[in-house]
Amino acid sequence: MNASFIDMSAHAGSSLDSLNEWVAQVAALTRPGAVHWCDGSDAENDALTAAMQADGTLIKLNEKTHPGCWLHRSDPEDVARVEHLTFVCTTDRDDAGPNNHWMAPTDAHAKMDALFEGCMRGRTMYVIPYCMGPIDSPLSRCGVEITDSPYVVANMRIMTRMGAPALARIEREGHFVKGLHSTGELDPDRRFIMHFPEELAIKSYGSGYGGNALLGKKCHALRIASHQARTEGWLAEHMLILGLKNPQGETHYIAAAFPSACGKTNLAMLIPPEGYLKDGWRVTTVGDDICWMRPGSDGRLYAINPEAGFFGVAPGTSKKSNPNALASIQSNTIFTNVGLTADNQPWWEGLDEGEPVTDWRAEPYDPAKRPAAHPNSRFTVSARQCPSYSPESENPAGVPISAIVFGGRRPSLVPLVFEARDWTHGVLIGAAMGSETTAAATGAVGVMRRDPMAMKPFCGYNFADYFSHWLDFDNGSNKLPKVFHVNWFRRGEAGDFLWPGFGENLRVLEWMIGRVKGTAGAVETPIGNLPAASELNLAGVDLSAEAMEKLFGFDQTGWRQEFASIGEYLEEYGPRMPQALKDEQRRIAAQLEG
Ligand code: GTP
Ligand code: SPV
Ligand code: MN
Repeated sequence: MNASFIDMSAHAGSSLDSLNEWVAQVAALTRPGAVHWCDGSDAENDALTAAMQADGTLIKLNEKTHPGCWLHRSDPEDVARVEHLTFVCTTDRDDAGPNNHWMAPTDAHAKMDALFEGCMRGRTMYVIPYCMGPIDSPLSRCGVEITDSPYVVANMRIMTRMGAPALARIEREGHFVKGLHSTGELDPDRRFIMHFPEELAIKSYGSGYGGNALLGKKCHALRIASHQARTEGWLAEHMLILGLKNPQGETHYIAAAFPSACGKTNLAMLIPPEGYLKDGWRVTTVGDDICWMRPGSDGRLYAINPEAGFFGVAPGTSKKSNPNALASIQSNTIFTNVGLTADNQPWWEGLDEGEPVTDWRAEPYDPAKRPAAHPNSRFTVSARQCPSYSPESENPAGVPISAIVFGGRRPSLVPLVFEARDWTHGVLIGAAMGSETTAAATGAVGVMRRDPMAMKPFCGYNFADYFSHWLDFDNGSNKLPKVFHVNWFRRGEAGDFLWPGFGENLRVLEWMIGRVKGTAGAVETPIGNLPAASELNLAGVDLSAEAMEKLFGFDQTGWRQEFASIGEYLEEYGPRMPQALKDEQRRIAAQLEG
């Protein structure tokens, strides 16, 4: 590899002094064999991938069917985010809140620095300057990740604006988020993901996987950014952003927060059902995982996607469920922990064609043993390769948001869709969100838990303060979006999903935009406004009587219990929980008694 062993004095005297100093400090601690400053060029990427192919980190996939595609197999004990090893280290424990694991910053630094000591001996240390968001957007923020993983470099190159332009912006601004990462020994007992929001710093050790290692993503763009956003008056959210164009040619932008592996990528790339397509409905993709938004001069919320690529769940991606994702990942894609066909094509459960012969652990495929692809196997691909890619993704001003949607995996009780009465009610709906856990994090799957705004694993500060921050946007001058809740995952008595989902979700989006414009009707209930039977277009959807009842009904007894549980949940945060939210919960609970 043509590594550029940049002399530390190269940037001396510029506003990169603090960066150079930090890099020198880290090198002194971790003792790498070489230091490489990433410029993000094609030549650099070619050299890196060639080196990774040579040492087996990357396996070349079928060049005919999947040009420029690679398979990476992670350590089998390192396949998902590790929430129990993820900490928010604020001076005051209450600032991190009951929603986070906490450690005192001095203790956390000592613990991490002991792990980092000498850990890069014989390895190359990569310095990755990156920008989260369009390079020329005032809403964007820069960071630098130092890592000893070339796989992380290759992923960061796809997921962020990485290299020379980011370094130039850092030089101009003089500040950036410092992320230090080492794969260490990949020992689950020597693995920690530490955040220091007061210092705009991250230290991650012992994992090479996804959100644990690609520090621009969840660590920076959500945990650190949410903390920063609170002090600066904006929001950093676990939300997709889509553009919905109607037959009249108007485009409305929708931001939606669903927990990990609960359908953001799928909704962001939705292809409308046949009849809707004919009428001219289109969905364009601005983002599939993270949304930064702030009020513009007109009081509307304007959103950017801080990422430049998709790190999407592979299993379940098919021509039927998500043709846009499938089309995106035919070339120039890194696959992690998927299976292989006999002719070296990537394969995962739910793919329409092909037969796996090798599983994600490089063993002969045996369905009795394990699935071909790990349930949290992923693809990394540039957003620009998506057929529904929206050029608005590059708009430095962001896109105006018409509706915010919350949703989770709720097998029972929660109907297909309902609308908040107002902003405060919307914040309560977000705060009370629940969902079944998924394979995106280690631990049991299918366990119901509260996951407010899909931010349980990602909020860099006390949820009580976070809800207050959300409430503060209702300041009399902002023109806030309407808020909705959806549930694509309601199950029937037989255990099957009652709603067809995927492309058919457009019908629900259509109703939402109708509500935004004041053209669609609703039925008021204590939990919010449900679509009136005739107001949601179900033409061509075959729903059983059970489905109709459960998707559009309102179970007063069940909701009474749910609201008691929501009340208890809010109390867990003690006196910091905003009174307005508790009042809203009580108001609805009282209505449900009636
Ligand atoms: P992260 O990248 O982990 O944040 O996940 P995500 O929220 O982007 O989830 P994604 O869109 O990748 O979907 C995860 C799983 O949910 C996949 O197996 C999908 O097939 C499934 N899924 C997505 N949308 C729907 C839907 O409308 N109905 C049903 N039944 N399943 C869905
Ligand atoms: C999620 O878990 O929400 C993801 C994948 O998007 S990761 O990057 O690992 O956080
Ligand atoms: Mn996510």
